Amino acid sequence: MLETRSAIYKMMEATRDERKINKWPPPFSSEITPNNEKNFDAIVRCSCKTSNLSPRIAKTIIIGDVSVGKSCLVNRFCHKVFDNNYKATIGVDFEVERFEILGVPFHLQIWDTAGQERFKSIAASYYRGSNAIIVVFDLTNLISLGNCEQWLLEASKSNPNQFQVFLVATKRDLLSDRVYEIIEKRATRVAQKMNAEFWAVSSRTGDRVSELFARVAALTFQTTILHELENKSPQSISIGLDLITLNDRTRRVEKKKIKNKCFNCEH
Ligand SMILES: Nc1nc2c(ncn2[C@@H]2O[C@H](COP(=O)(O)OP(=O)(O)OP(=O)(O)O)[C@@H](O)[C@H]2O)c(=O)[nH]1
Ligand SMILES: [Mg+2]
Repeated sequence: MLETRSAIYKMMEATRDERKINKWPPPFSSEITPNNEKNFDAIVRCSCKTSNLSPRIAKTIIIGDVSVGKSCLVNRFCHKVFDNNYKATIGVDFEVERFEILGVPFHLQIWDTAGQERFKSIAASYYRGSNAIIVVFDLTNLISLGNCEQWLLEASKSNPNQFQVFLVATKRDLLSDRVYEIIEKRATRVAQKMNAEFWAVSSRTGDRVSELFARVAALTFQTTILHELENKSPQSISIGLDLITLNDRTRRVEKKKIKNKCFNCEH
């Protein structure tokens, strides 16, 4: 009994640590991502350190063909469980995961949509306002890879604003390394066309699942903060004691100046 309890506490602690992000999480492969930064943006680091920021929220939707493993992915990450039996999602399911990124509370809404055609219009009504779109395919079903661009196209229509795109291959546990490498090459081409970051995961073993969501959280958090800073005032924003000019034309130059200042306040 005591052993079971301590195992549960250990698991809870591990989950808490997993949700604290202080270092920029790396991509699955540096060759299959449009985001090759090595750290949080200097302006974001500075802003999180010097201002007392209130909790931030971002929304991600998970889309893709029937039975590719969308719900299993969410259940593995949010509840650390895996179910071998298929239960179709009806419409949408919803989870909120709490993170702490650079000391700022961050809530990631995860909308798990149904792949079945008859629920498509219900699911599509939840696409709007997404900060990240996770398009899922099944490594054992190449038709599902072929449909990914169409899924993204439909979700993009509801999202005129900026969003991050992830192409996620599930059921990695079912493939040998040799077969996987062949499919990864095909998936790479699709990811590049979609301007997406590629990940291969297994919800059954848990392989790369928390790393994927840490990456989704970090990228959406950063974009949310940058977007807010840009919209605060078209001419200037204040970070700590520095008032800086920030508009589309001057942003790069001004950010450089801040970067130099911010090195002094790095962790
Ligand atoms: N071996 C293996 N099976 C998986 C994995 N992920 C999902 N499955 C199985 O694939 C089937 C479908 O999984 P779901 O997560 O329900 O699929 P879904 O994409 O949510 O399906 P819809 O809700 O109908 O759109 C289930 O039988 C799962 O057990 C995985 O990583 N490995
Ligand atoms: Mg489902």
